[in-house]
Amino acid sequence: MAITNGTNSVNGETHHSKLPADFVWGYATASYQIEGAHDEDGRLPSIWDTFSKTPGKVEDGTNGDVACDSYHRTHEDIAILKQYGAKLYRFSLSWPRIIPLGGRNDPVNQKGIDFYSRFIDDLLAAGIEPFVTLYHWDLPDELFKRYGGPLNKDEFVADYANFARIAFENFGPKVKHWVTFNEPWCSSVLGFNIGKHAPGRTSDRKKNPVGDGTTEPWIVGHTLLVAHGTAVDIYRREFKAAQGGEIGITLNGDWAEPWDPEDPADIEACTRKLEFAISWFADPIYHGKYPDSMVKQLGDRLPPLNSDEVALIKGSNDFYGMNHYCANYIRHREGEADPDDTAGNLDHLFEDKFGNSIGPETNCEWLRPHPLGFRKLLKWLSDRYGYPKIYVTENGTSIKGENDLSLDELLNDEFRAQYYRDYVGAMADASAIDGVNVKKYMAWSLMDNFEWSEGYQSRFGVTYVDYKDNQKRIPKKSALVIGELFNKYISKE
Ligand code: GBH
Repeated sequence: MAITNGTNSVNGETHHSKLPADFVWGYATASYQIEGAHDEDGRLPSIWDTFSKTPGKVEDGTNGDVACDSYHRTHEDIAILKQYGAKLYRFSLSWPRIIPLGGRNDPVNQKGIDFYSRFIDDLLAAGIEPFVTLYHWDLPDELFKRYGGPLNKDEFVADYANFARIAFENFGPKVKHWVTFNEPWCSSVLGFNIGKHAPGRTSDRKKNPVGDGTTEPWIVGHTLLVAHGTAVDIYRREFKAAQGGEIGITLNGDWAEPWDPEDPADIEACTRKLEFAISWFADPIYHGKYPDSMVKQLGDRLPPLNSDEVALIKGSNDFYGMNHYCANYIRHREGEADPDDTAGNLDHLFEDKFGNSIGPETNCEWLRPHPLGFRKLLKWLSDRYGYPKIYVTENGTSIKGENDLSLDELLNDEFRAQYYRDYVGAMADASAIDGVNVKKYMAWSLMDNFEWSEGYQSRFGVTYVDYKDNQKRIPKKSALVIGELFNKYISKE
């Protein structure tokens, strides 16, 4: 049986892999990337406000002060979701809008609560289910200043638990899908080792006078795992019975192919790369312990999980939230790992030993599409974690040079449309052929938005946002294509 991207041939006839009839799809965004209104109605700065306003941290010198102005345009955003046929919208809550100073003894901002309550009501009225991320990187700045944010486990966990409880109390009657953390790997490694994301701590003294990339990312990862487990425990004990929703964490993870397919050390390095990127969090959640490869490389720099923590964390996912974009060739490194290494003592490459490219270039240095890797990773996760229910919480691409195109060219985003054809097809194969239990899919992103340290240079939206003309939104071709794809793949019976 020949298999490529959602089409398979059985007895000479072509079939499309089907997604189950109850499959639901939609779009994803995050608060700091779209909301703007950074100082309105009581909101105070997050670590991203501070970081993006520090010269040199964001490539084009921009920030999220206005972004897509979604704080003032919820009706427009809901209208495009509806127009596209989406039934699901993943967005995140801005913690510093809800508790401006962030802490458990700090005041709650009723205007922040009201904003999200209205938005959730309006989504539901439009027939769109809210899928809410509690934390997509915009930590109240005050909590970082007060005690180092996630560097201080006890304080952070207590403050996050308070924030989560306020969210469940206020929005839980209407929200049935919760994500505790978006990509804790990024918060830990990009925020506390590479220094590319807020708060920008690193061992690299050219980037920051403070930070220790050999220890801090592992401390932060530990804190986020415990905070996740604590929020899930609160939800299950205090809210789940009455509210009937589900909760899990979203992990990023891109696929790995060996640089030299004949070299066992490269094949092993691929597994190690997935363990350092994904299993760091997923193994404690599904198996109650860190991967052996990490314990071996990091020793006591990886803070152990005590038995109370294991009890909180193990079994804490109602679903596996999967963010997935691309793949790399992986080449093992010889010798001892550098103390600042977070990848598993290996290199990420775009070409293999024979000069084959993993995929075409995009506008992001790190992103080269490789759709078959999506199917393979869905299978890898399923095998390792016992075929959990998987929700794809992000998937998408930028396009090389998109920002410099004319409006007409920009709206005709065939590269992105093809990305979705290939990736959604690969997911349908994983579901229909490999038995992967994937049930929801949210494309990144509903609209172009603030792309963190790349600023507004890279666009990920299926909707064009004109930052020079009043944040006007215009659908791109890919928005139409995604709707057609799911129409084709989702089984009608
Ligand atoms: C997602 O992360 C984010 O959740 C979302 O907010 C964002 O807009 C979207 O991607 C598009 O970027 O070369 O060392 O800097 C995706 C996972 C993992 C992708 C880290 C970028 C960069 C590694 N990210 N990766 S590095």
